[in-house]
Amino acid sequence: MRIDILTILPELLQGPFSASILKRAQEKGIAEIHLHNIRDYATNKQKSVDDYAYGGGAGMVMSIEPIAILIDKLKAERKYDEVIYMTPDGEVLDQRMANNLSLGENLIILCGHYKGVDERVREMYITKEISIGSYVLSGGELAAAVLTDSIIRLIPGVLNDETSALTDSFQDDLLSPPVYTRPPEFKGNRVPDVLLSGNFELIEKFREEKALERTKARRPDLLGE
Ligand code: 6GU
Repeated sequence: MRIDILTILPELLQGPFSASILKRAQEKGIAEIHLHNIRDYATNKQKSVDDYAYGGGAGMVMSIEPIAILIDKLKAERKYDEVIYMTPDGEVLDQRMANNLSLGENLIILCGHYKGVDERVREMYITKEISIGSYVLSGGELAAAVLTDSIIRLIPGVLNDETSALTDSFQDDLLSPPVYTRPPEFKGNRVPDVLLSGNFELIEKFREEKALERTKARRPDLLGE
């Protein structure tokens, strides 16, 4: 999987991809993440990437030219499964969407800023618009990092224990059950006895019950309730 991220703030994205699972996925050659600075493709001598909105109003709009040049260049080099635009008015990311995107080979992710991009970018280049929730972020970069993480961890070979992505919260539309580790008692608060029993049938039953209980209490929408 190759992901090309188009941004005016590449420095905001370097951190999340240089540690832990995403770092290891790149070292193993399973994932390639390329950060592109849109400003490098600015066409005027001021190197500006935004301009005033036609019709007036507050806020700048990201210009089409540098973005178009960059996307055209990438598309000439390989075929992309999706050209994604991160925007609060996009379709809200969920596990199903991450699963589907993880099956692709090449993705472009464009990070929005200011008042958004010139509408013609969306019409001419974007195949999918994604939001990560009902709140507003300063830009699409943090959302792109969330999306990229949710996709890459699903690619076979990225996680050490390949079954562990399958037992994640949401993978079966249930939240995960509570987990515990040593010590067995902390300030009088004991780990549930069943988990220390060694009876795997009972442990599995306990976990299923707790997952269902937690989902009912916190996310009944996942159960269609
Ligand atoms: Cl993708 N971008 C911005 N700026 N804010 C958001 C978002 C994206 N998703 C939720 N809020």
